[in-house]
Amino acid sequence: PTGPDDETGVATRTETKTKRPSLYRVLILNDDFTPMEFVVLILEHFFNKTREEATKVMLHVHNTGVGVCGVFTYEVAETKVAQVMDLARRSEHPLQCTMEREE
Ligand code: NFA
Repeated sequence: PTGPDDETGVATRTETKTKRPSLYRVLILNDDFTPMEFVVLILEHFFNKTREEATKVMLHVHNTGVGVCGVFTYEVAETKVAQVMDLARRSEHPLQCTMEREE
């Protein structure tokens, strides 16, 4: 609740609202060069997907251009994007990973 001033004249307020954090989709984008197996390994390793789930998402990205790897709070999503981009770069694959806020 929000209270009026106390005897000192200093306003006091106790916040009781619990705000839910915004959520962010982590996306991977299709390209013509990254091997399908590399994308499946990324989805298994960083997004905890089974081989079956990972294959399904990879093929969706391959066929439509973009797909969702998972939905996370901001810092987790940011970390996942950085991990994927770092491994793709070190492996010399052009795979792109990005994030967008859920509406
Ligand atoms: N299109 C890539 C290929 O044919 C595979 C791929 C899938 C790349 C999903 C990036 C994302 N080798």
